[in-house]
Amino acid sequence: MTQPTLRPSVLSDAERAFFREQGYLIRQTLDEASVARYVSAVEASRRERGETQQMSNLQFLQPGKAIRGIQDIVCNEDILAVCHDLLGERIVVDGASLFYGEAGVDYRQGWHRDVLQVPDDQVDPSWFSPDYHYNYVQMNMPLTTDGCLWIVPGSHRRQLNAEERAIFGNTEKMAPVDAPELGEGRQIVLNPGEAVFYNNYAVHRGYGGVLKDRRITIHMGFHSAEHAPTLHFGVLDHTEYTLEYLASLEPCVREALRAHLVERARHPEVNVFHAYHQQFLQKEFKTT
Ligand SMILES: O=C(O)CCC(=O)C(=O)O
Repeated sequence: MTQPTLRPSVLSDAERAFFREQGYLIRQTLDEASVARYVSAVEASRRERGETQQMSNLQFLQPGKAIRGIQDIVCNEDILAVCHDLLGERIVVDGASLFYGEAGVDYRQGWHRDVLQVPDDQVDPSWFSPDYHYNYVQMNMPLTTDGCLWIVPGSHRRQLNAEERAIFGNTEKMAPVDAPELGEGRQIVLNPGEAVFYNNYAVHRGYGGVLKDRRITIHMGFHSAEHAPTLHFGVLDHTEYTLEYLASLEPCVREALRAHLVERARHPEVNVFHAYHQQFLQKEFKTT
């Protein structure tokens, strides 16, 4: 039986209920100094690599793509405390990407639920109901003002409505990028250091049009080892985490990846979907 925890909650009951019902929650998370430190680390890493791409999605915990100066975000106590309150104990970090886009880049995704990696015939409609135990939380943590995330509040708890069905067609996964607007879609506009935690089974999309300002946003996913995984768990490429790579990391980052490896070993069933997810990321974040 799970031991009761003495850890104080950081979220009120009302905030937890809001997340459960609406599918997202906005929290002030980083102070100005931390935002500035992370922006400098991103800029230094781009300079060192001679990175000239105007838009990228860099999986910053993978060797070869690592951005050492931002990796310790996975140990951020405030972020982990919110995830505990939303999911349960033993939080395990999963997807970790840096979304980067220069002003002038055209960034548009279609509305989707994050089940893209699951073959159509294995998408279970019961995942989109109030009774489903959702065990994943996604977070966007912008370092610049960011209005690219759009969400349909509450849509994780129900089947697609008529307006959504009309644009999704006969799939539960994604609507075409040029589909008409959704009346219930809400744009989430965040200041640097504010984070949005969201249920990625809700209908959502990344959509900035032609970016007026530079976008630098840390994007992560979290799972609780107390519960069975949703099929989204397993975004990190754990096969690349050699002993040598782990030894080169800051201790708290190393511990976070060790915990990830242990959890992946417990749930080999999620590996099947990992490759599909990587393909999606590459397709959706092509430079335009
Ligand atoms: O913030 C964004 O650009 C959207 C991210 C997204 O839709 C996703 O990761 O599923």
